[in-house]
Amino acid sequence: MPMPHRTQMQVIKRRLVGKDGSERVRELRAILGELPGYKSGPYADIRKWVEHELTQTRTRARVVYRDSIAVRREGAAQIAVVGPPNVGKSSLLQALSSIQIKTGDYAFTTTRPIPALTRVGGVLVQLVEIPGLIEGAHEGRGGGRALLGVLRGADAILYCHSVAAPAHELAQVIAEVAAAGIALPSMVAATKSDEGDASALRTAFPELDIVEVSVLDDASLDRLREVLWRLTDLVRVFLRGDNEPVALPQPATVFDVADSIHHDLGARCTGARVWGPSARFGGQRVGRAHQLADGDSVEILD
Ligand SMILES: Nc1nc2c(ncn2[C@@H]2O[C@H](COP(=O)(O)OP(=O)(O)OP(=O)(O)O)[C@@H](O)[C@H]2O)c(=O)[nH]1
Ligand SMILES: [Mg+2]
Repeated sequence: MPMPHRTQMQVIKRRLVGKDGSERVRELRAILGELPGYKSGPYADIRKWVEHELTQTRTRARVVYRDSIAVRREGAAQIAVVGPPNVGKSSLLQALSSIQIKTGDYAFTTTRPIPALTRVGGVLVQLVEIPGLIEGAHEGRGGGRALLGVLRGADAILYCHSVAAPAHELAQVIAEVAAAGIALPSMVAATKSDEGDASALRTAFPELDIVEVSVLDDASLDRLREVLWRLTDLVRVFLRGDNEPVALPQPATVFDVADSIHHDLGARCTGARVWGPSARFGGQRVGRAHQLADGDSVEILD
């Protein structure tokens, strides 16, 4: 007896998290082998989706060797980590995730965008280190145009600047991003806070949210995760009986949740029963256009 198709789709997506290249191809082949062979209905749709992923992954594996700096999106949101050279961007990514990156006490250790998956607010979010943006980047200096292209695709920006470095270096980076016409929700991590305090940064950027952080201080990393979660502006909605939330951009309706699980479910969904902040009482029956709030639990009705 196969499991319900919407559960199946979630299981498949979870199995693919963090897998790329030949590893992803292997996993996709294994999944195809396990799927029931229905020729129509939701299971056929799942099969089609998996086959499409397989083709895409193979194509990607071939183009990776070219000089492309594109970053494949993963997780519920993508936050670009941007700042002057040597302020500790890679160290921060390393401290927040399980990846190993080259860090070094010199400028431009990182030369291409580096993605790292991390969990904030219980949800997987992708951080992408954008290598040092130099003055004139928006005119293409230092490969700036391609880097700004990656930045443009992100959902938010975490600017990084060392508390020990002059504030104007960060002002220059922020100016380059603005000159490129990129306007995203953003905040500042005042890095290396074990070496000083952020008062100079706060004076220089009174309009920005600033959080002090040191990779040597776990409590500061936890605080950073909390503000990063707010920066994503996502809502978490739990399917009744499931521990892993679906994370969606605001405003998220019952339809959006159903559709994110499977388009077929989205199409069939007539409403939901809701528990949590957006419900007037537990188990309230709502229509598919009902707007959900962070922390709601739903039972989709079709
Ligand atoms: N004291 C202290 N040093 C840090 C901290 N974070 C990073 N560093 C040091 O700062 C230096 C630069 O770190 P990286 O993580 O390579 O900085 P980056 O911003 O990625 O640098 P580029 O990729 O070259 O632009 C390294 O020597 C790190 O050990 C911190 O929280 N405290
Ligand atoms: Mg780096």
